[in-house]
Amino acid sequence: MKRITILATTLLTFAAPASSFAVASAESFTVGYTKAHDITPNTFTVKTGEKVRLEVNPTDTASGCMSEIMVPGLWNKPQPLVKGKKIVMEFTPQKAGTYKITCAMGVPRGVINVR
Ligand SMILES: [Cu+2]
Repeated sequence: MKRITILATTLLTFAAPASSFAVASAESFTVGYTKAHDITPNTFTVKTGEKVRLEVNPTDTASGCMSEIMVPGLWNKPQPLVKGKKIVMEFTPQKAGTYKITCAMGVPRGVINVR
């Protein structure tokens, strides 16, 4: 695994309960996945209270440790990366912070900055 960097900063990932914040539009990101490059792009900046739609389009089926993807604190249900199967994660960040995109066990593979 190439970029298993254990970040000393364990910024945290507790999303506040969803409020009934009205949101006009979704910020939408489309991400690719290959075994060679993992997810690309992998760094995003979004706004508190604004709905986010993160779509992942795997062109490979992932295996082993990195075979599922999640965003602890924003999308807590691991989704399997399977060739040809689109994954859509939609959430509205309620709290500013740095949220890692991870595998099911928490190994970082990207970042969502919530401002
Ligand atoms: Cu893992």
